Parts: sequence; structure tokens; C-alpha cells
Amino acid sequence: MNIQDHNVLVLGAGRSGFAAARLAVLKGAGVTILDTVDGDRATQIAQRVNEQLPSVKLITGDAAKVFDGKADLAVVSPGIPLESGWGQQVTAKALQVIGEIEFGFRFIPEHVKVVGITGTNGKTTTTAMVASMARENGISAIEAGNFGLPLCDVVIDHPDVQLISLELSSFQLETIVTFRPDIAVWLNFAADHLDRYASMEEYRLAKERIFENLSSDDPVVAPYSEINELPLHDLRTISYSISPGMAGEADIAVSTDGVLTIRGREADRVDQWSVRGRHNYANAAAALGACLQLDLDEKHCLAALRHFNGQPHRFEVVDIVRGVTFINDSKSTNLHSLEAALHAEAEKVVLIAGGKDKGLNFSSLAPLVRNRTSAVVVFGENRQKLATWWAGGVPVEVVCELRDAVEKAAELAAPDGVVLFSPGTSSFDMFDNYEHRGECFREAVAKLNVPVSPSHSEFPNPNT
Ligand code: UMA
Ligand code: ADP
Repeated sequence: MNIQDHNVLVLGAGRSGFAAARLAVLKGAGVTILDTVDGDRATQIAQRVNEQLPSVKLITGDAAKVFDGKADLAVVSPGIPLESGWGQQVTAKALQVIGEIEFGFRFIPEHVKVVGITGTNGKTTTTAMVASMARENGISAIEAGNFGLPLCDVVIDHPDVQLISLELSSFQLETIVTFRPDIAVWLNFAADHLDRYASMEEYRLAKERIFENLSSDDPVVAPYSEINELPLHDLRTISYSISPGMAGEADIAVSTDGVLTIRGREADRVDQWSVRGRHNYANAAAALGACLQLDLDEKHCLAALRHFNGQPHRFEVVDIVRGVTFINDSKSTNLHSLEAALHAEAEKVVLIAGGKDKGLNFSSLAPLVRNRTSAVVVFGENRQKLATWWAGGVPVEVVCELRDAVEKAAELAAPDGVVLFSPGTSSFDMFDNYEHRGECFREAVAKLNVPVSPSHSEFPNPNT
């Protein structure tokens, strides 16, 4: 793609927008960045642009909202819906409108392999697994995309990379045009992001765009049970499954007693792997499917799984306190991830759930909650609703703060039990983000380890 002396308009000055602007400048374009933010954040952006991209024109706040200049190319950040009034208005006079993934993709050398990974849950974990399997094979691989590192940054900063394990959100897929991964991985689909999409169908169609430029030789890795529902036409599929009795059906399967089979042949046992939880076996099977299609060595891929410990805040064991295991699954922000977490452990758990009330109805999970938990502690904005939906069967305790939830759960857990923190909704009622929420959980668990001083507990100071 030649953009020398073209006018490039970049929408959004976050990670994607900044990376796209860097790449456009490097390729000789004249660049304008628009960002509707004002105040301190706008000042910070201006400082960064002045220091690192002095040739770029930056327009923020109200001036950005009314911008109506022309451009040869507009590159849109994923957090900005193209259908939004502003998105449409400012891109109306651009000759071409694409997203950051499409823009970066146009500059990736042919020999670099791209594994594109999408799905409602498991993208980050699977993206990291693919990269770690590739590295175990001696290949220089990097995780990028929704994972956190914009594709345009990879193009600039990692010229020697051989494989890009690319996490793709529906937001990013909305604005592709020619993007075509060497291998597409479809993990699963469930309700989410209904604040951005008018319907589940619209959300699904955005995700399914990962397949739209594939040709019949390009492999697609997908769950066995979903293959017939995907728009794959004549594409080559590699199926995987963690459902019972699938060893002879799916190309890659994990049986209920933990045996991994590849095309029916016993290849490994999941008790050799470091990750915990059945949903992570599905992610591992998908990652393996992609890597084997790249002709990576199976033994090295399986070796990677032996020391792949998962990603922080995703079904992560943070501590064992007086025999009780505490699992931090703060990244569980929808019903589907909560459901997976409840299925993940063999024994019943004490569940801590709750958070922002984003309009989700959790009543459908009541039977599973009764089956898979010995007690539940709910906290956060939607706590009363959860308590009502899940009442009956197992004790449901209602508390306000996460710290109290951890203490209560510790009391309720059996001596060798498991406390599972899988909120099932977003964190913005009480925390900056899911990472902050996960750190608070970790701190609350650490406090359980601190012995309470007898003078404090038995003889409280009446003045405090
Ligand atoms: N902005 C406007 N006007 C608007 C909306 C936003 O000017 O109407 C500006 C904001 O002021 C801000 C910038 O746009 O300065 C932010 O752009 P962005 O929201 O696209 O965020 P980036 O920093 O570019 O990060 C994006 C992804 N964010 C989103 O999709 C919301 C990151 O995914 C991704 O890691 C990063 O690109 C690199 O590829 C995050 C995410 O939350 C992790 N993703 C969602 C998820 O996983 O559920 C999809
Ligand atoms: P994503 O990047 O798609 O959000 P993550 O790997 O960050 O996926 O995991 C998000 C949440 O989903 C975590 O709570 C995690 O435990 C859960 N999860 C991971 N893999 C799966 C899966 N295959 N199915 C359902 N839930 C999953």
C-alpha cells in the first residue's frame, strides 16, 4: 500500500490510533488525529503527540466533533463505532475508511504468518497459548491486537517477527476489508457487548467477518459442535471438542477423564498441563489445532502447555490459605465465562459473584449454581438481583464490599475447599477495570493470611 503524501485521518488517540498514526507518518503520509476527549486527557495526548509525532496535526474536544475535512484514508480505532453519529460524520468525506487491524495488515510482509483468534471468551488465553507454542518451536512469535499491542506497532517495532498471534475483537473485525489471517480460530459465541450492538445477530455478524476473505486452502479451527452454524462454505476445518465421547469425532478432543487425542490417537494427559479449568482445555485444543496446521512440532507444542500458567485474572490460583484454594477469575465479565468457571472444577466451590448491573439476567444460571456450589456470596451493584435469582438450594450471602465477600467465603469454604471469584459482569460499579478488581481480590485474600492480633480482636479499643 502506498500512502506517500496522502492525507490520513486517524480517529481516536488511544493505543490503536497512536500506533496507526506512527505507521502512517513512517510511510510518508500527512496525518491528522481526531479525539473527542477534552480536559487533562486531551493535554496528555497533545504532549505525547508533540514529543513523538511532531508532524501530526491533533484536534481534540469540540473541534474534533465538528471536523469536516477531506481525507484519502480514514483509520478508525476499535472503540469508536463507525455507525455512531460522529464516526459517520467525520469519515463521510474520506475516500477509504478502514480500521487499525486492516491498516496494519496491509504492511505485513507475506512470509509472516498471522493466526487470527476470535470468540466471546478465551481469546486472550488462546492467543498467548499459540504464541508460546510457537516460541517453544524456536519461532519468533508475538501476541497482538485486542491482546493489547496494536498490529501497527508490530509492523514498526518487530520487523523480524515470524508469527503474529492476533486476538481479534468484534469491534476490530467490523472495519476490515482485505484482512485475511493464515489461520482463523473461532472459539465460541455468547451474549456480550449489547451496549454496542443492536442485537446478538449484529454482534455475531461482526465476529464472523474473520472468515470473509479466506480461500478454500485457509484452515479454520472451530469447536466441533459449532462448525455447521458458521459461514465456512468450502473452507478446510480443524475441529476440537471437550464434550464427552468426542475422541473419534473431533480432530482434537479432551475426554472427561483428561486424555487429549489428536485424530483419535492418545497424545497427552491434561494433568501434565499447568492451566486449570476445562474451558482452558478447550483453549489449548484450539491453540494446538492452529499450531499443528502451521506444521509446528507436536511435542514442542505440548511442552509449551506444561509450563503455560494462564493469564492473570483468568481462573488464576492466587493463594491457598489454611487449605482453601482461592481462584481469581476477575476477567469473567459475562454469563458465559461464569458458566465456564462453574463447570471448571471437579468439586463444588464457594462462589463470589456480582458487580455492575449491565442489564444481564442471571436467572438461567440458577440450576448450575445450585449444582456446582456449596454456597454463594454476592456483592456489588447487582447483588440483590443475584440473591433473588439464585435464592433456594444453597445459602446465598449478600455483602457490599469485595473484602467482606472474601472473608465470608473463607468462613463458608470446607477446610480443603475452593473459593471461586468469577463476577460474571463488569467491574465499573466499584473498580477502575477488571485488573483493579482482581488486584483487590488478591489483596483481600492476602489479608486472610495476616493473623489478627488478640489485643485487637478480643479487647477492642472503645475509642476506635
Ligand atoms: N474516542 C473518541 N471518541 C469516541 C470514542 C473514543 O475520540 O466516541 C477516543 C478516546 O477518547 C480514546 C480513544 O478513542 O482516546 C480510545 O480508542 P479505543 O477505545 O479504540 O482504545 P485503544 O486504546 O485504541 O485500545 C484498543 C482496544 N480497545 C477497544 O476496543 C475498546 C483495546 O482492547 C486493544 O487492546 C487496543 O486497541 C490494541 O489493539 C481493549 C478492550 O477493552 C482491551 N477490548 C474490548 C474487549 O476486550 O471486550 C473489545
Ligand atoms: P477474552 O480475551 O475473550 O475476554 P480471556 O482469555 O481473557 O478471553 O478470558 C475471559 C474470561 O473467560 C475469563 O473469566 C476466563 O476464565 C473465561 N474463559 C476463558 N476461556 C474460556 C472459554 N473457552 N469458554 C468460556 N469462558 C472462558
